[in-house]
Amino acid sequence: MLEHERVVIHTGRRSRLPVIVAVHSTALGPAAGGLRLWHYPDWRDGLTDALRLSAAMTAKFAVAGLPSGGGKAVVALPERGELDDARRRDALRDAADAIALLDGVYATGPDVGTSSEDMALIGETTPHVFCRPTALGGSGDSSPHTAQGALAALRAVSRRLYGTACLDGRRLAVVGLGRVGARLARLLAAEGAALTVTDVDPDKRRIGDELGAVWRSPDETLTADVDIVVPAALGSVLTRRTAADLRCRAVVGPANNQLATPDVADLLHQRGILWVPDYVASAGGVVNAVSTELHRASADEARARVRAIEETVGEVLDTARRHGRTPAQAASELARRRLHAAPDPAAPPTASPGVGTR
Ligand code: PPY
Repeated sequence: MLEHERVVIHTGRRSRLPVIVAVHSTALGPAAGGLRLWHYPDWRDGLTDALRLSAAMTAKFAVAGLPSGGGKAVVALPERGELDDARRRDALRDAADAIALLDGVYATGPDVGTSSEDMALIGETTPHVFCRPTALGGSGDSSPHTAQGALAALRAVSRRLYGTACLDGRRLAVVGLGRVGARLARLLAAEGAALTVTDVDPDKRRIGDELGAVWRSPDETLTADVDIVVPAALGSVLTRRTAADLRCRAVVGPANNQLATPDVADLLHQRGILWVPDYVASAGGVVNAVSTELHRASADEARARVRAIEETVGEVLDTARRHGRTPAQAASELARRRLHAAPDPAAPPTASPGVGTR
């Protein structure tokens, strides 16, 4: 069954690349979610990615308590070859056209392969775009806020496991040193954590060296003997196989789509490994963007809302423990409750008391 409200697939007029926009749900409000410009073996894999990621955005907003819906856009690049600048701009303009046609049902933002500057380009076509550079009136790069949100989630996990939110001396393994992963690793190093780090790009070793971190291969980092593993790279690192090999007490990080299949959450639970759902731990970026750009929150208010991810994770973990559930079940039940509590936009408006009764 298609769970999504609307899925648009275009062949880009300029780039001839497949442009996919998936609107999973607008039950809580207009949909938002990033634009991914990424390589796929087949464009249908890009479609699958957009479907999964947009559903995760619905849950992300619901659990974060924000009145937005879930969406995601993907421009599916071929497996091999890089776009030159002109073709890349064409691809972004093609994505902007598809977003503009949705007329506010969906607003985009940065994601894997796109930046705040790219949002400026999209903003030339449609106003339905978050995270344009601050000089243009947007909220800018979302990655520092995503990193702060993941740090908040890590504190909640540390409090649960060790009775303190302090990460000083804690052994953490960060898998992926991209925009968010590198920021988060810096924050963790500043907190005094003992870091093991990795990236598929060997040049990132420099960042590890700078932070005094131990560098290992991606596989070794994921299965390192540490307190907490922090997924901060592309999705699906948690498979049945890797779940069996993990040696940490918890997995929590800012990567989207960490589970290869949903049952891996149960396997982790059976092994006594605490897994915080990715859509809870990765919400810092959208929380900041949506709070400041849609709800006119000040920078301080937005920061406080990102920090509140610590309480949200704490509540999810408490509820899970109280009801004998996994954190994945507790978070998805919370999301479902919030979605069901939303008024049905298709229902006729109910007369407010006192109106028309005189
Ligand atoms: C995500 O959190 O996964 C995103 O899609 C990033 C994002 C950031 C800001 C606005 C919309 C989406």
